[in-house]
Amino acid sequence: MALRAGLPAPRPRLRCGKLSYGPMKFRLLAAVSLLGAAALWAAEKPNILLIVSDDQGYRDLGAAGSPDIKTPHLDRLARQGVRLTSFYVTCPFCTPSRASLLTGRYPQRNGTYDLFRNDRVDEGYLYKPWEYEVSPERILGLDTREVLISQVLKQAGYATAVFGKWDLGSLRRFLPLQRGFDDFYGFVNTSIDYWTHERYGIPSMYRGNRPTTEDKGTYATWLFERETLRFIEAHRRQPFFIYLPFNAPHGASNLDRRIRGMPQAPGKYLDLYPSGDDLRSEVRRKYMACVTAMDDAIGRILARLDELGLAENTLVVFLSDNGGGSGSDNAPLRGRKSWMFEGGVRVPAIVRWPGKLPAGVVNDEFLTALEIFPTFLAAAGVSAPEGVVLDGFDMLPVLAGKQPSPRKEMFWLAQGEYAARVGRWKLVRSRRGSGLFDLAGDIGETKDLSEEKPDVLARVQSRYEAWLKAMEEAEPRGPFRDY
Ligand SMILES: [Ca+2]
Repeated sequence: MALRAGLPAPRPRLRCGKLSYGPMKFRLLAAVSLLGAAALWAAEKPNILLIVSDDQGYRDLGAAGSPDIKTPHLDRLARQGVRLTSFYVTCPFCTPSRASLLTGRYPQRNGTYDLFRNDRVDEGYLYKPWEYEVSPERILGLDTREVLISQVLKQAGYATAVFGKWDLGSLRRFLPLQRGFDDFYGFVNTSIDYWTHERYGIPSMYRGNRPTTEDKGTYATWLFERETLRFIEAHRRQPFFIYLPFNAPHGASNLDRRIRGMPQAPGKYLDLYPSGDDLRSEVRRKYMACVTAMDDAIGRILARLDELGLAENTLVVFLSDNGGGSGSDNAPLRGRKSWMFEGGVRVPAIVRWPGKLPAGVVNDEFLTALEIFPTFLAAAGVSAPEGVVLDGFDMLPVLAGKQPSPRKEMFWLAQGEYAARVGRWKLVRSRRGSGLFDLAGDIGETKDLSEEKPDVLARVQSRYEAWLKAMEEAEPRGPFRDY
């Protein structure tokens, strides 16, 4: 099956055997050689910084042609790396997209194919502590049998950390320190108020395994930046993997309807943008200020990598976890967050690895977040975990411009809706619309070709059915499936 093809080949490891000296000399030489090899190997292993924004629109980057948003640091990252224009996540909303990012597997395969959240907050309900303790948001989590990229990199000698939005379960067994991360500061559930760090009235910030309110009142973006800078400083002499999932620019999860659903930003960033004269433009203003605040934080982190001389040996990946939400600009795509059209699943993405990847390149190849896990393995020279079916491949040769993308297909299924991309063709079956679209000439999915192209429709539909069958036959995982 094409999706399973292209697992990364382990890179040749340095060896120091086969020396034709006497025993004494051999031991000495071997020891020296081992030291040299270890140093060389350590120098070869790049640091990895995975930055994820939350609900950022396809065009919400200066580099992507936004007419109004200010993202100078992400634009610089794009000038120094590869910006991807046909990059997809596995789900048009948060939790499953993030579970796929860390497992390298389709949501249907790893079992996390819906949100871990409480619905009554939608009615403005504040959960009582005893209700919250047994509610879905508290008790559901990513299957603990899943192997996370953090576990694999940690085993390979990486210092590992996550600072920001965890969203993969808040019970102790699901928390980052039990999932291959050495360090964690962030909120455990799916979104918060940027200043109180509460999710609909529930305190949500953790340090390690414990809840904390030590930073209540400080803007969340700055906290995740602070922790990242601290970790980089502390681990500058060993390879590190930092997963930095900002909550920006997701709307605030506050029970107060005046705040709820809108991104939040400090005054100095709001001042960069003119006041809106209606609600829509005011949400846009807050959204842009929130993105620029995040961009500034990213800029300071990238500057620290420069100052410490680490930028050259650091692979930086940036993407949004799904399509743009409230206040975003998804042009020219159709739809937005939670939609099966391109606006829900095609996201802004940038990869920078100086010397290894070209600079200032825009790459239109068909790639997805499923490629990230195998790509990190390849970059680190680490073999794939045994017995784990990964759904992507090492995309470094594609990013380097050495080969076209091996990806020919991608499938999405969530909350009763589905979509499939097979080559240039995209099939959508959803409450918000359905049809067959030719992405080669119609990226905005405006013209349904179902009737004109019945053969294509049948082929794409049958590829989807085959994928669905494979997912159903996979070893069941996660909190939702019945097994
Ligand atoms: Ca999201």
